[in-house]
Amino acid sequence: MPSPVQSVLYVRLPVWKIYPGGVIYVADFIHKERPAIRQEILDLALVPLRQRQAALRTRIQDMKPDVVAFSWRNMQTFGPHPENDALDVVMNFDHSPHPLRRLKAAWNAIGIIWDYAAARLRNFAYLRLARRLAPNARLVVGGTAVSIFGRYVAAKCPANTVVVVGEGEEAMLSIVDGFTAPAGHYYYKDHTGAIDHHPADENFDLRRLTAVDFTYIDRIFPGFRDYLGETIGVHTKRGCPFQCHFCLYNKIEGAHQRFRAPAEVAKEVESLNKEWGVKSIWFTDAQFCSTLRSTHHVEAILDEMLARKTSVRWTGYLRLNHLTADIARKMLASGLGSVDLSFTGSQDIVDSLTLGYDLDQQMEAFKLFKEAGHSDQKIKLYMPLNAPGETPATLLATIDRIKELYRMFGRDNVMPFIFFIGVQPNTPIEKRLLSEGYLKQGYDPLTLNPFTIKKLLYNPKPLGRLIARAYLEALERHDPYSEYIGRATMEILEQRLRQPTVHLAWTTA
Ligand code: B12
Ligand code: SF4
Repeated sequence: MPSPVQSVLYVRLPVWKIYPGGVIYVADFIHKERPAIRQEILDLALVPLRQRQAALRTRIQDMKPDVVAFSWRNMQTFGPHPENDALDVVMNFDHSPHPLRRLKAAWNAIGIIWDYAAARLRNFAYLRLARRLAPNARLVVGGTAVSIFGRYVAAKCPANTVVVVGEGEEAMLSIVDGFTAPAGHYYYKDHTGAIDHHPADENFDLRRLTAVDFTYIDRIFPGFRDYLGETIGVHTKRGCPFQCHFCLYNKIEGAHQRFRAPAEVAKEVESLNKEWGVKSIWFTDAQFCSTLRSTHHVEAILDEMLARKTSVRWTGYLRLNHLTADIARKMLASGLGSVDLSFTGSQDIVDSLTLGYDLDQQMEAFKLFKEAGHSDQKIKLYMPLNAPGETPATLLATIDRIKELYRMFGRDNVMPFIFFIGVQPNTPIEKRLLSEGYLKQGYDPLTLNPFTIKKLLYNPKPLGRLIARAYLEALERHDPYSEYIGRATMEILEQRLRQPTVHLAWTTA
């Protein structure tokens, strides 16, 4: 009979500093279910690189935990956008008309790939260090990176490790209960190194996720207060029933939407706001409001927040399918800080990416925000530019819609993000690009080959070059502090697209 677990050390593997919501929900849940277990959270994102090994060593040696549970958020981080240097590098490398800039970009790309590879190698080294220092402890690894690349992590992790795919609450509970009746979706690498795979659907009942007890979290997590001035992630539901071509959130969280109790979500926001001084919240759902049911759920949360008079700015990924004038008003009244959403101005692209909404209806929904009293909230448009099926005509349609939004909200409030589809494993777009021969069968999504990495950022010629050059020109012409680079890029792109030669080149290509 395995001895019951008395102590768990959670180790959040390093990322660019961001609130470690996932591991906090898991630790809070375990505490509520098994209050006698001693838990601690060590967040390596808060420890300087050179001190991380020592910090891990000290915590393991002092605490002697029965379980060391790692949380791994990012592994494949190439999703360059205008707030990220990698976009300049990719654009220059492939499309700069200046050979010297292409060379410089190649050099910078080596640096980025090196950082990317080194981060992964270091994370596996932390796992091995834990195994050496605590040979009898159970190791666990979970988190979104593992949810996508579970098989890969299982192959590389030390023996006697449970690799938890997807949500962690049930799996972790079964682990602290001795792992005699394992739960959840996981890989188990036993002491001989053999790997067992136990698939399972995401089915944790989210009504069991009551408002986080932050007083407890503050006690077990010395870094907690470091995040309070930043944006804190709050979860309201899991799952997404849509099938957008480029997205795997529905695979990470499951296709079936499950909801937390609105009062518990609002209580969590209230506690963060009134007891801990938090001013900024990101609702970390795959989509904050998407289906009709989830829109009702959102409304109930907003009602609860308004009743509690919370004073926060909040955002999250939004779809506007079922927005009503009333909900738009409640969103603004409860502190909506920005509208973040996928955007293309062409119904053909909406349909070819199976985004599952009607563009005219989306534009009507924007008007509801305007009429409900929009003031300075930014409209952030994540545009899957140059997706399969994109033509000069669809791009121009997108530009026209953006201009409509400028007129509606004021140019300065609309931020078109220069964004491309990142091809992710097991998505419909990956299947399509494999069948079309754009990607080679058996390619490695975690490759360090810069040419494959580049291909995973889908921006093929000829439009790819046109967009990239517009972006590079915008960078050259504009001071980023006086003009937003996405707006400048779209303007230059429009000028180029309206030149008759482009249409001619396109139609004769
Ligand atoms: C919201 C979100 C954001 C927001 C975060 C806002 C905020 N302040 O929190 C924003 C927009 C800022 C963002 C940015 C980025 N993100 Co993001 N983001 C998400 C999203 C949608 C939800 C993440 C989340 O917080 N979920 C809620 C929490 C509660 O769940 P969780 O962390 O997954 O934890 C659960 C499980 O993973 C598990 N678990 C977690 N830890 C542990 C530990 C153990 C021991 C166990 C057993 C289980 C376990 O249990 C938890 C509870 O069930 C995911 C996609 C998704 N649907 O998951 C992408 C995702 C995490 N992001 C991703 C990426 C790449 C990024 C960026 C690098 C994008 C970019 N190019 O800039 C940046 C990096 C930010 C950073 N500093 O690290 C990737 C990471 C995986 C990968 N591909 O490498 C994801 C999976 C999306 C994707 N396309 O692949 N992101
Ligand atoms: S893009 Fe949004 S709506 Fe579409 S599948 Fe992903 S999470 Fe769901």
